[in-house]
Amino acid sequence: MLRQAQQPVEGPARSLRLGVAGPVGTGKSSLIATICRTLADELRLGVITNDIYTDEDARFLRSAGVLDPERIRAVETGACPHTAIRDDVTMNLLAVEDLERDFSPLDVVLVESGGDNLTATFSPALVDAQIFVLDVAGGGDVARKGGPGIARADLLVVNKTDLAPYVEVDVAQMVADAEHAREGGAVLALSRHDADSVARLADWVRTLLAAHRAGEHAPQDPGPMAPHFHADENGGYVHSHGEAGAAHSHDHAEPDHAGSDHVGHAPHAH
Ligand SMILES: Nc1nc2c(ncn2[C@@H]2O[C@H](COP(=O)(O)OP(=O)(O)OP(=O)(O)O)[C@@H](O)[C@H]2O)c(=O)[nH]1
Ligand SMILES: [Mg+2]
Repeated sequence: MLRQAQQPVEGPARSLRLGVAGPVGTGKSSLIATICRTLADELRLGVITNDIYTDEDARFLRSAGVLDPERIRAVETGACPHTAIRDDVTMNLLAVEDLERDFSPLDVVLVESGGDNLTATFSPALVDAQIFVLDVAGGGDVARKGGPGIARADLLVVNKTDLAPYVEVDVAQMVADAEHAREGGAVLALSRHDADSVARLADWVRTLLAAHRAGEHAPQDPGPMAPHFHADENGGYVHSHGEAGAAHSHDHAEPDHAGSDHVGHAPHAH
């Protein structure tokens, strides 16, 4: 029998919606599994995952046995992950609201972004707060590279600290660099094998939830991804992301690829 908190909670009817973003493979799903494992006895939780093509993350989390599988739902974005969590959040918002309605009341809904690069952040229209996840295996210098998630997510996690000796990363230095990039914003060195760090993560969630319920937490927008541009001369395929105001533009000048060996971006649906 899976654990499920039953006692009623006070405060706003709506759950705390907590986003988890970060580059591919940094441990977003594992972090969500850790939060569920640690807090499922005291909080009523739900999870939404985002994958471009599959429901892989949702299946992983269901098989982890940390939460009633029905409380874990997948959104297949069919587009760049950042599109579905920032530019047009409709699919995710509907999924969150369905989950909240079906399991009302929920305390926290965790939303995992599809793994992307350093630029993806959630819109405050979708989540109340967000965690940005880096890992030591991505290199000790990543925290210095900045970007909206690193600089301004509500919490920056430096994950998989147990691997630091194998990849020759100085965790204390990486955390110090991250704190510098964030001008003192919260940074947590985490490993699922380090119980103290897991306890600190759970405390951060509890504190945030208390602030949310008290109406003392204001969702922050970490800011848009930096404007950037992709061009593939050979394929004649042009793909640009810009943030003029709230607009997110993709200009695809896509010729007929039939017979070509172009293996650039997958088509983006908008
Ligand atoms: N050693 C170690 N490995 C970890 C830790 N957390 C996650 N991992 C491993 O890192 C790999 C990626 O973890 P995921 O949780 O799937 O990462 P993700 O960010 O959700 O990946 P995508 O959704 O594909 O972007 C898996 O092999 C995990 O077992 C940790 O604290 N320590
Ligand atoms: Mg994942």
